[in-house]
Amino acid sequence: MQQAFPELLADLPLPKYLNNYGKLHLGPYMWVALKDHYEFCHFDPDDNFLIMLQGRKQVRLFGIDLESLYPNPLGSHGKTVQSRVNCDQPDFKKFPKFSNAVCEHCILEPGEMLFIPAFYWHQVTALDTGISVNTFYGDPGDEAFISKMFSKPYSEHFHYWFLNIVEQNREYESFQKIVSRLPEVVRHFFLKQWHEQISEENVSKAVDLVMKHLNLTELPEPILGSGKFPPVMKIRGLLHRDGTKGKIAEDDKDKLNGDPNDGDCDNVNEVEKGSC
Ligand SMILES: O=C(O)CCC(=O)C(=O)O
Repeated sequence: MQQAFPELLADLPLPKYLNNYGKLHLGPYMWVALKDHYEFCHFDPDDNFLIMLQGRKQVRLFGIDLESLYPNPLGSHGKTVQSRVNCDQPDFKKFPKFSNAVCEHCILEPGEMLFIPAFYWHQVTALDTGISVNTFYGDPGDEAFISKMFSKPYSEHFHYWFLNIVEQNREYESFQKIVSRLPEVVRHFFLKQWHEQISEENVSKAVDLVMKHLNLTELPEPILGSGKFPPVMKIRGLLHRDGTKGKIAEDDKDKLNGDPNDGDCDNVNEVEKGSC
């Protein structure tokens, strides 16, 4: 909405009752959905307010439950982690543990707002053609949100989401550099993602998580490139709604053609935009 309807932003402040007014992570976004639009079951890495303006939406909430919801395999593209289960017609032969999932559901009417916590599975179906708005936010200040994500009940889903992004980058030329400069990459990643300066204690936790996942006992010597800044660990965009790849996207070109700056950034603005 910042691009399309900046004149409406003043109507969508984060609510004052949020702890120290909260901190905007992303958005607000406007969703214009046709009746019966089925939004895949997924979780987002931010606290979220979903506000219904016109029409109704059915929302299913499954909470934090990695096992019963069958997330896409690590490395699937997309900013979110999606479930492989079609909640309207679950295939219990393929996904037997889905029968253990606990579903709370509601119908969101115009004028109503729903809080969806970070890393909470949710699936949304438009019951009418309508319009809604959502805002992704977190706790304000350094460390407040990220420390929460390293603790229960968030940590298991948070780890899965983070490793999914690590895996999204694995097949790219810049991955060796990313691994070799992991602490710097982690600091930059969370600054960009949640606008937080991450503590060194949490940098170590994130680095340990990745090293364990990659079966590394120590990090390789830092591979320094031409740029001043560390290589960027990119979130690779969703190509298909089931999280699979299958065709070459824009951001895959650096893999095939060679990254022009080997994944390093010379310019802090490029780092902020994630464009190198
Ligand atoms: O409204 C929708 O269709 C999806 C909303 C959603 O997934 C969200 O707010 O995170």
